[in-house]
Amino acid sequence: MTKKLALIYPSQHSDLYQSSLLFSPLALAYVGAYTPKDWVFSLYDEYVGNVVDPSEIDADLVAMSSLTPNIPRSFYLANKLRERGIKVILGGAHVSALPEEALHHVDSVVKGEAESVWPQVISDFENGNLQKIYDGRMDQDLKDIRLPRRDLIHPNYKFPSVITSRGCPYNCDYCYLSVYKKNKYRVLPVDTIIEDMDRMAKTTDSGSMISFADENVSGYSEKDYENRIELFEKMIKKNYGFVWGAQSTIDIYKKPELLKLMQKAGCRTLFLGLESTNNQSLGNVVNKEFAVGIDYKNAIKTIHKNKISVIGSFIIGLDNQDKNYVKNLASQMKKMNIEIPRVFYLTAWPGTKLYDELKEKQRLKKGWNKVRKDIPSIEYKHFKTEEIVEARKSIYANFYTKPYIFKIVLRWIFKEPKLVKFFLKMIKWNRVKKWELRKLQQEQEESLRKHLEDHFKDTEYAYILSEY
Ligand code: B12
Ligand code: SF4
Repeated sequence: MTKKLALIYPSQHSDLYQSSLLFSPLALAYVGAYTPKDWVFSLYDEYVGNVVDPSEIDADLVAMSSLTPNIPRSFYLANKLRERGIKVILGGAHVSALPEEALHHVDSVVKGEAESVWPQVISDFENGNLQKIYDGRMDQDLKDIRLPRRDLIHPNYKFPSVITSRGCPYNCDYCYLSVYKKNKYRVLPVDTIIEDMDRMAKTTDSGSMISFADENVSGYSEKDYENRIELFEKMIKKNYGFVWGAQSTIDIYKKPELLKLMQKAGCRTLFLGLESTNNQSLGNVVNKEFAVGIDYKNAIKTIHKNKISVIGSFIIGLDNQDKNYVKNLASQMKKMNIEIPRVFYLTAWPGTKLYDELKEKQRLKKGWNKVRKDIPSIEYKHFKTEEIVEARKSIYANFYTKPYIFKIVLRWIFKEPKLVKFFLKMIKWNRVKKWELRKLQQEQEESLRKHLEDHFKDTEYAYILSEY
């Protein structure tokens, strides 16, 4: 008999308002690819789709993918579904760090990557023998990985994603990846990626932006380097109409040949986790040794020379960043010539070294729903909460001055006019809409909180919204 699997991305905060800027997630598309053919799917994505009504879900089994700030919502949905006798399985970054917590609300937890364990999960479910915790390996070779089920990605996402590698061998203290002991950088087979891109290109307008979901597109070893060269050469031959952006470590500037090929293959922007303008301190503060000593301005100059723009991501709220540092951040970023700044509050993801340290010092605020990089969720050494919120707003305001916008437009208008369009869209979003939309988001959160309170009158509600 046909069995029904409902796939859910629960979201505490709807992101529909910014759906034109969102990258599509791939987690459940991979889960779908490893589900036997006699199962049928339904897909619910609260990031960009309707709010899920758990009483209306028609399924034998529910698989949810969740991030830390959406955990209260995930547990709420799971409780409601289980009241109806539906088995619920939860995977993703948060539950990989804290599986035991989730077992209060779901039948099973999948830690790490789905591929190595999902067929076993399904077979155990079919035999009525679901285990509590499945350990999805993070060092699993990807040579036989299946193509993601792209039909299981919500159509409201405007930026399709693709993944060409997984993992990162570094161990930065604040990064959620440090939760996984066996986290290893692995590339997907080039021909598999090309097959996936061929399919994607068919449904993507020429000139559209694609996102690479890799932690680091450039790789680490000589072998990775050769693999990346092979991938980008094949992409160039294919001459796909789309352009793309990817995450990389800053040391990519040491590989100009790779940058050149990436540009030819369609890369137009690199998202770099620069974190601090004083990178000398990164080694001591957050264990980001590989960035220490790199002259960011010079590195970005090499990236620009290869006609690739830079989204620079920075953390504010590190203990060694006083008010003066934050005040000067915008001008420091401008000196580096980055095109788009992303500024995030220092956030303690569960399972990380940073989390353990701050918990010990009682510097964590309560409530998983607040643990996201755009909401302050810890006690900062040099800032009160309202102060750091204001500081972040002024960094964006001080960055996007008219002369600087003009400078960037001038940099790209003749080299890559399409980038200018993308850039102006980002500015508009950052400068105007975001603060308005934050209000909208807060209203949504309020109504959800009320909804949760109505349904969890007892201690359970207190537990999911306030326990650390
Ligand atoms: C695309 C993306 C998004 C998209 C879509 C998110 C979504 N619906 O999943 C958007 C842009 C909306 C987004 C938003 C946010 N994101 Co995001 N995002 C990513 C990104 C870049 C790629 C995700 C992806 O598809 N990866 C590829 C797939 C194959 O890997 P995967 O997602 O890890 O899934 C595998 C396993 O985790 C596991 N798995 C996952 N779910 C499930 C479920 C089941 C049932 C099973 C069996 C297995 C399983 O199996 C999968 C296949 O191997 C990741 C970084 C990354 N490289 O992964 C960050 C990431 C997931 N995001 C993150 C964060 C923090 C956020 C935000 C909270 C940012 C913020 N403001 O602070 C917001 C949340 C907004 C909200 N509404 O609450 C963190 C999560 C950390 C955490 N502890 O929660 C990540 C890891 C980035 C980072 N390093 O900080 N994000
Ligand atoms: S280099 Fe980036 S992905 Fe790797 S551990 Fe550090 S922050 Fe995480």
